[in-house]
Amino acid sequence: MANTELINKVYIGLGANLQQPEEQLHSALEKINLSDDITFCQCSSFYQSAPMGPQDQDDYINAVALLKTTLTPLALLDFLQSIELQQGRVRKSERWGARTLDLDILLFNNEKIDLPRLIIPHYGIKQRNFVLVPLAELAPDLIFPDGTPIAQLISTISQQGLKKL
Ligand code: A4P
Ligand code: MG
Repeated sequence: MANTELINKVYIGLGANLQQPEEQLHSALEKINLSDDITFCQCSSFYQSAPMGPQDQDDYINAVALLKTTLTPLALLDFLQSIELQQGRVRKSERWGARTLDLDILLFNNEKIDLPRLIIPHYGIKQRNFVLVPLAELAPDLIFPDGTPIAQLISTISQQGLKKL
Protein backbone atom coordinates (compact mmCIF):
# COMPACT_ATOMS: atom_id res chain seq x y z
CA MET A 1 0.00 0.00 0.00
CA ALA A 2 1.23 3.51 -0.79
CA ASN A 3 2.64 5.44 2.12
CA THR A 4 0.30 8.41 2.22
CA GLU A 5 2.81 10.45 4.24
CA LEU A 6 4.95 10.66 1.13
CA ILE A 7 2.19 12.25 -0.88
CA ASN A 8 2.59 16.00 -1.17
CA LYS A 9 -0.26 18.39 -1.87
CA VAL A 10 0.77 21.05 -4.34
CA TYR A 11 -0.85 24.03 -6.07
CA ILE A 12 0.66 25.15 -9.35
CA GLY A 13 -0.04 28.26 -11.39
CA LEU A 14 -0.34 28.01 -15.17
CA GLY A 15 0.02 30.98 -17.51
CA ALA A 16 0.41 31.51 -21.25
CA ASN A 17 -0.06 34.30 -23.76
CA LEU A 18 1.40 32.98 -27.02
CA GLN A 19 0.41 30.33 -29.59
CA GLN A 20 -3.15 29.46 -28.55
CA PRO A 21 -2.72 29.93 -24.82
CA GLU A 22 -5.77 27.87 -23.80
CA GLU A 23 -4.41 24.92 -25.78
CA GLN A 24 -1.03 25.38 -24.09
CA LEU A 25 -2.69 25.04 -20.68
CA HIS A 26 -4.73 21.98 -21.72
CA SER A 27 -1.65 20.35 -23.18
CA ALA A 28 0.40 20.98 -20.01
CA LEU A 29 -2.36 19.50 -17.83
CA GLU A 30 -2.45 16.41 -20.06
CA LYS A 31 1.31 15.90 -19.68
CA ILE A 32 1.06 16.32 -15.90
CA ASN A 33 -1.78 13.81 -15.82
CA LEU A 34 0.35 11.25 -17.66
CA SER A 35 3.11 11.29 -15.04
CA ASP A 36 3.32 8.22 -12.81
CA ASP A 37 4.54 10.41 -9.96
CA ILE A 38 1.72 12.92 -10.01
CA THR A 39 -2.01 12.63 -9.50
CA PHE A 40 -3.94 15.46 -11.05
CA CYS A 41 -6.81 16.42 -8.72
CA GLN A 42 -8.51 19.57 -9.89
CA CYS A 43 -8.11 22.63 -12.06
CA SER A 44 -9.74 26.02 -11.59
CA SER A 45 -11.63 27.81 -14.32
CA PHE A 46 -9.47 29.46 -16.95
CA TYR A 47 -9.16 33.25 -16.62
CA GLN A 48 -8.22 35.86 -19.18
CA SER A 49 -5.98 38.45 -17.53
CA ALA A 50 -4.41 41.73 -18.58
CA PRO A 51 -0.61 41.44 -18.74
CA MET A 52 1.39 42.30 -15.67
CA GLY A 53 4.65 43.90 -16.78
CA PRO A 54 5.25 45.08 -20.37
CA GLN A 55 1.90 46.14 -21.85
CA ASP A 56 2.84 45.49 -25.51
CA GLN A 57 1.90 41.82 -25.18
CA ASP A 58 -1.37 39.89 -25.42
CA ASP A 59 -3.62 39.07 -22.48
CA TYR A 60 -2.74 35.90 -20.60
CA ILE A 61 -4.75 32.80 -19.87
CA ASN A 62 -4.20 31.77 -16.24
CA ALA A 63 -5.37 28.91 -14.06
CA VAL A 64 -4.40 27.07 -10.89
CA ALA A 65 -4.29 23.28 -10.48
CA LEU A 66 -4.18 21.06 -7.42
CA LEU A 67 -1.86 18.05 -7.68
CA LYS A 68 -0.70 15.27 -5.39
CA THR A 69 2.81 14.00 -5.91
CA THR A 70 5.52 11.79 -4.47
CA LEU A 71 8.16 14.05 -6.09
CA THR A 72 10.35 16.35 -4.02
CA PRO A 73 9.93 20.10 -4.65
CA LEU A 74 13.06 20.28 -6.87
CA ALA A 75 12.14 17.14 -8.82
CA LEU A 76 8.70 18.63 -9.45
CA LEU A 77 10.31 21.90 -10.61
CA ASP A 78 12.53 19.93 -13.04
CA PHE A 79 9.50 18.12 -14.41
CA LEU A 80 7.45 21.31 -14.84
CA GLN A 81 10.38 23.08 -16.53
CA SER A 82 10.75 20.14 -18.93
CA ILE A 83 7.09 20.63 -19.91
CA GLU A 84 7.70 24.38 -20.43
CA LEU A 85 10.59 23.54 -22.76
CA GLN A 86 8.65 20.85 -24.65
CA GLN A 87 5.98 23.46 -25.31
CA GLY A 88 8.40 25.86 -26.88
CA ARG A 89 9.20 28.12 -23.95
CA VAL A 90 12.19 30.31 -24.72
CA ARG A 91 13.70 32.02 -21.68
CA LYS A 92 14.51 35.63 -22.53
CA SER A 93 16.28 38.27 -20.52
CA GLU A 94 13.24 40.58 -20.54
CA ARG A 95 11.40 40.31 -17.26
CA TRP A 96 7.72 39.37 -17.41
CA GLY A 97 7.70 39.07 -21.21
CA ALA A 98 5.39 36.97 -23.39
CA ARG A 99 5.63 33.17 -23.10
CA THR A 100 4.03 30.02 -24.47
CA LEU A 101 3.83 28.48 -21.01
CA ASP A 102 4.80 29.34 -17.44
CA LEU A 103 4.37 26.77 -14.68
CA ASP A 104 5.00 28.06 -11.17
CA ILE A 105 4.87 26.05 -7.97
CA LEU A 106 2.66 28.20 -5.74
CA LEU A 107 2.41 26.08 -2.59
CA PHE A 108 3.96 22.77 -1.53
CA ASN A 109 2.08 21.36 1.48
CA ASN A 110 2.37 24.07 4.12
CA GLU A 111 6.12 24.40 3.57
CA LYS A 112 8.36 27.43 3.26
CA ILE A 113 11.25 26.70 0.89
CA ASP A 114 14.12 29.08 0.16
CA LEU A 115 16.61 27.59 -2.30
CA PRO A 116 18.53 29.30 -5.10
CA ARG A 117 16.24 27.68 -7.69
CA LEU A 118 13.02 27.52 -5.77
CA ILE A 119 11.14 29.82 -3.46
CA ILE A 120 7.84 28.64 -2.01
CA PRO A 121 5.31 30.14 -1.52
CA HIS A 122 5.87 31.70 -4.97
CA TYR A 123 6.86 35.34 -4.45
CA GLY A 124 3.94 36.84 -6.36
CA ILE A 125 1.16 34.73 -4.94
CA LYS A 126 -0.41 37.32 -2.66
CA GLN A 127 -0.33 40.29 -5.03
CA ARG A 128 -1.57 38.76 -8.30
CA ASN A 129 -5.30 38.55 -8.91
CA PHE A 130 -4.70 36.00 -11.70
CA VAL A 131 -3.19 33.65 -9.08
CA LEU A 132 -5.28 34.43 -5.99
CA VAL A 133 -8.71 34.26 -7.62
CA PRO A 134 -8.30 30.80 -9.25
CA LEU A 135 -6.53 29.52 -6.13
CA ALA A 136 -9.43 30.67 -3.95
CA GLU A 137 -11.82 28.91 -6.33
CA LEU A 138 -10.12 25.60 -5.43
CA ALA A 139 -9.35 26.40 -1.79
CA PRO A 140 -11.55 29.15 -0.33
CA ASP A 141 -10.49 28.25 3.22
CA LEU A 142 -6.77 28.10 2.53
CA ILE A 143 -4.35 29.56 5.07
CA PHE A 144 -0.89 30.50 3.79
CA PRO A 145 2.19 29.19 5.64
CA ASP A 146 2.57 32.62 7.31
CA GLY A 147 -0.96 32.37 8.75
CA THR A 148 -2.74 34.70 6.29
CA PRO A 149 -6.18 33.42 5.21
CA ILE A 150 -6.73 33.63 1.44
CA ALA A 151 -10.22 35.00 2.11
CA GLN A 152 -8.66 38.12 3.66
CA LEU A 153 -6.60 38.81 0.50
CA ILE A 154 -9.49 38.08 -1.85
CA SER A 155 -11.71 40.58 -0.06
CA THR A 156 -9.31 43.45 -0.83
CA ILE A 157 -7.59 42.60 -4.14
CA SER A 158 -8.72 44.40 -7.30
CA GLN A 159 -10.23 42.10 -9.91
CA GLN A 160 -9.66 44.66 -12.67
CA GLY A 161 -8.41 43.11 -15.90
CA LEU A 162 -9.46 39.60 -14.84
CA LYS A 163 -12.24 37.74 -16.65
CA LYS A 164 -13.43 34.22 -15.88
CA LEU A 165 -13.87 32.26 -19.10
N1 A4P B 1 11.76 29.74 -9.29
C1 A4P B 1 11.87 30.15 -8.00
N2 A4P B 1 10.78 29.83 -7.31
C2 A4P B 1 9.93 29.21 -8.19
C3 A4P B 1 8.62 28.64 -8.04
N3 A4P B 1 7.97 28.66 -6.86
N4 A4P B 1 8.04 28.07 -9.14
C4 A4P B 1 12.82 29.95 -10.29
C5 A4P B 1 8.69 28.07 -10.34
N5 A4P B 1 9.95 28.59 -10.53
C6 A4P B 1 10.55 29.16 -9.47
O1 A4P B 1 11.48 31.46 -13.70
C7 A4P B 1 12.74 31.88 -13.30
C8 A4P B 1 13.27 30.95 -12.24
O2 A4P B 1 12.46 31.06 -11.08
C9 A4P B 1 13.19 29.47 -12.59
O3 A4P B 1 14.32 29.04 -13.29
C10 A4P B 1 13.09 28.79 -11.22
O4 A4P B 1 14.32 28.18 -10.85
P1 A4P B 1 11.08 31.58 -15.19
O5 A4P B 1 9.76 30.91 -15.33
O6 A4P B 1 12.20 31.14 -16.04
O7 A4P B 1 11.03 33.15 -15.36
P2 A4P B 1 9.84 34.09 -15.37
O8 A4P B 1 8.58 33.32 -15.10
O9 A4P B 1 9.92 34.94 -16.59
O10 A4P B 1 10.20 35.05 -14.19
P3 A4P B 1 9.32 35.44 -13.05
O11 A4P B 1 9.87 36.69 -12.43
O12 A4P B 1 9.12 34.26 -12.16
O13 A4P B 1 8.00 35.80 -13.80
P4 A4P B 1 6.61 35.46 -13.27
O14 A4P B 1 6.53 36.01 -11.90
O15 A4P B 1 6.30 34.05 -13.48
O16 A4P B 1 5.76 36.38 -14.21
N6 A4P B 1 0.71 38.61 -16.58
C11 A4P B 1 -0.44 37.91 -16.45
N7 A4P B 1 -1.63 38.49 -16.58
N8 A4P B 1 -0.38 36.56 -16.17
C12 A4P B 1 0.80 35.90 -16.00
O17 A4P B 1 0.80 34.67 -15.76
N9 A4P B 1 3.22 36.05 -15.92
C13 A4P B 1 4.33 36.74 -15.98
C14 A4P B 1 5.60 36.09 -15.59
C15 A4P B 1 4.34 38.16 -16.37
N10 A4P B 1 3.02 38.73 -16.54
C16 A4P B 1 1.91 38.00 -16.41
C17 A4P B 1 2.00 36.63 -16.10
MG1 MG C 1 7.89 31.13 -13.94
